[in-house]
Amino acid sequence: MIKVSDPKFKKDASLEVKLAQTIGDCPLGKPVHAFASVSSTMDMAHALAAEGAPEGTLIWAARQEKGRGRLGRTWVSPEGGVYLSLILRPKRPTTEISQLSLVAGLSVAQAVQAVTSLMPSIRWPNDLLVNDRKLCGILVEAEQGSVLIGIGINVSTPIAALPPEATSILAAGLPCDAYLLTGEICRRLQKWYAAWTSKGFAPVRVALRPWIGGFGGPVRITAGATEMEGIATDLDDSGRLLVRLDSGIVRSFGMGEVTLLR
Ligand code: BT5
Repeated sequence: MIKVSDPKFKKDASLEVKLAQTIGDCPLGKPVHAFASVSSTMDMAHALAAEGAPEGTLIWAARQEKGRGRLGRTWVSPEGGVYLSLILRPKRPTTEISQLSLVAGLSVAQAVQAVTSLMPSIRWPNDLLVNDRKLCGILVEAEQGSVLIGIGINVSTPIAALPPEATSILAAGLPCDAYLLTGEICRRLQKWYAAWTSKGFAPVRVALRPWIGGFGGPVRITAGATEMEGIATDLDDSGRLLVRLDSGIVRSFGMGEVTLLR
């Protein structure tokens, strides 16, 4: 396992000061470990969680050498993006942990809007899109009683450095301060994580509705070996996506990839 103390990944005190200023008194985001470059903030988060790091610990990097997505996919992580992981120790049943992807998606979407006025849409279960291109991806992983939330956002990343299906806040024509955005994400996530902890998914589901793209429209959903098309109608009360198939039957999905067919 990777070592946080590896001299290859030298912590950057000036980044930590900037982040601590914008995070202020928000408990999520403390302590902060910031790096100019790491392999993956998720690897750092796993190592810190295994060492007993407290809930709220933030690992932040200006660049990742081996950023990753779900199922072993690559997360392209050049300079200009925000790459962070947060360590949580949720007090809800493990069956509900996957809901944290939507809790985080809602928080990041609201933070992006607050800082830039851009309104991304959420593509269930873990992407933020702008103009149908991916602005942000979210990864939820577990580590011995901890849950690690990984968030990657293309802020001022040059479009040429990103995959063709991606976009950045700058490409949408808006400047954005990566540190301010990080502070706002911590505050929003603090709020929604607290709501989820005390009341479950219900308040998150209500707040998510205006942000989810594709409701009422045709989608293709791929879940493992299953691929189906239908109309995405809603989320159920545990965050599963409801899709009405041509036969009229409504199926719910707990995981999968959604393609919007418009
Ligand atoms: C995700 O996976 O979208 C989760 C990405 C999580 C990244 C963060 S960054 C901080 C933390 N540390 C990490 O190492 N990871 C987390 P998935 O749904 O599997 O989507 C991956 C797919 O998104 C790739 O196969 C590409 O198609 C696309 N992609 C890769 N890099 C991208 C980027 N920078 N922007 C937009 N799309 C990208």
